[in-house]
Amino acid sequence: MTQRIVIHADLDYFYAQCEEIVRPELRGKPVVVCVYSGRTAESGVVSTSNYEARKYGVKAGIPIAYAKKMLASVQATFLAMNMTLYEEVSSRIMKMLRTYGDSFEKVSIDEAYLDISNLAEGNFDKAREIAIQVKEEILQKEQVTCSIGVAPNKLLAKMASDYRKPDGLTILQQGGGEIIKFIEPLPVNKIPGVGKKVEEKLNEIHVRTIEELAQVDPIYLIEKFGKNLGNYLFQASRGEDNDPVKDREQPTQLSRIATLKQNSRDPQEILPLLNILASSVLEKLNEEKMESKSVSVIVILTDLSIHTKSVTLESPTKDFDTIAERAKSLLERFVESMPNAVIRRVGIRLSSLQKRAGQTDIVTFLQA
Ligand code: TTP
Ligand code: CA
Repeated sequence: MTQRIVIHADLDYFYAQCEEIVRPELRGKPVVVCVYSGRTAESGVVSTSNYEARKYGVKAGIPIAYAKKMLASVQATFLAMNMTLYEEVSSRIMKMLRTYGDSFEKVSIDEAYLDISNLAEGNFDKAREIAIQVKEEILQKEQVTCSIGVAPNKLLAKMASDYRKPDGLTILQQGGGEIIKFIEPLPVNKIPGVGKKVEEKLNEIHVRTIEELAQVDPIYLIEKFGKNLGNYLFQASRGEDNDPVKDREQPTQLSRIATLKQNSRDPQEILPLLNILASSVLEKLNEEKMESKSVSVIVILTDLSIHTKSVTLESPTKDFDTIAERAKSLLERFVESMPNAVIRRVGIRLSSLQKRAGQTDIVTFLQA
């Protein structure tokens, strides 16, 4: 059997890098991409920043006002998100990446796995050449740098791409104890899917590194974390992962639509149905192990005209309350904006879908 070889490619500081492509004069200076909430001129959070801005502590998730303070002494550029641009660049790169793999799995707008076992003939030297070629093609055609991990499975490929950034290439070859040497000293939160909660629980039992995790009795891990997560942690501590690179199209949007029992323009009458639709579309979202960055409410009036109102969320979500709350306010806004409209059918659509970041399938399943 051919040695399995998997690539994980992760585009560097992706949204900010896309901005540098269209404004080359920004290169070398701090660039911050922001999700403005619109409440005040500065309210909102940082979506991402380039590595120049990261030197000052600016990173995804911090308030824009903090980022401005951190960068007060330098010439920095703050930009609003331009998803259309990022999606265009991403889709061209994904198309290119797809051609390299025996199978290809897009994980998010800027991450993908490729199974190159056949192409590399199970040989890690060939795999290195392929990885270099991938990096060069993306750089030449799109002026985008990426970090690549090459390893015998998805888990290790992902950990390897994360190891050296930006513009990194890390190869973890099977045999010679190289893999164990690589993973042992890493903190447990470097295992994809190990978030704050699991990390804290492990710290409680004095497990901080993967080496320490490998010493815990798997029966104990299963007792503490349940069968799926316990097994996953046990295998991950040994660098083992059998999850295949899944070659299939991910849905780009999910929607549900239904007819009201009675035509209405009263949100109180319409909301129960909208909530049912929201929970049904979320069930599908969970099945796909994805999350959504945009919520739309679709209404069809008694004159059969179709209207849509949408909102982009600050961060991708899989949370029912967040989605139901946004849908409710979209519906209310619609009713206010059309004083004579009477609604016959109502629907909900989740779009800008992405795979839940940094989580292997088993863990997304557990956290669904
Ligand atoms: P990441 O791959 O997590 O980050 P990145 O590409 O900006 O930086 P790195 O070089 O470390 O890979 O996320 C990809 C894009 O997703 C990122 O460019 C912007 C977006 N994003 C958000 O909008 N909010 C967030 O909290 C995160 C983590 C990412
Ligand atoms: Ca990235």
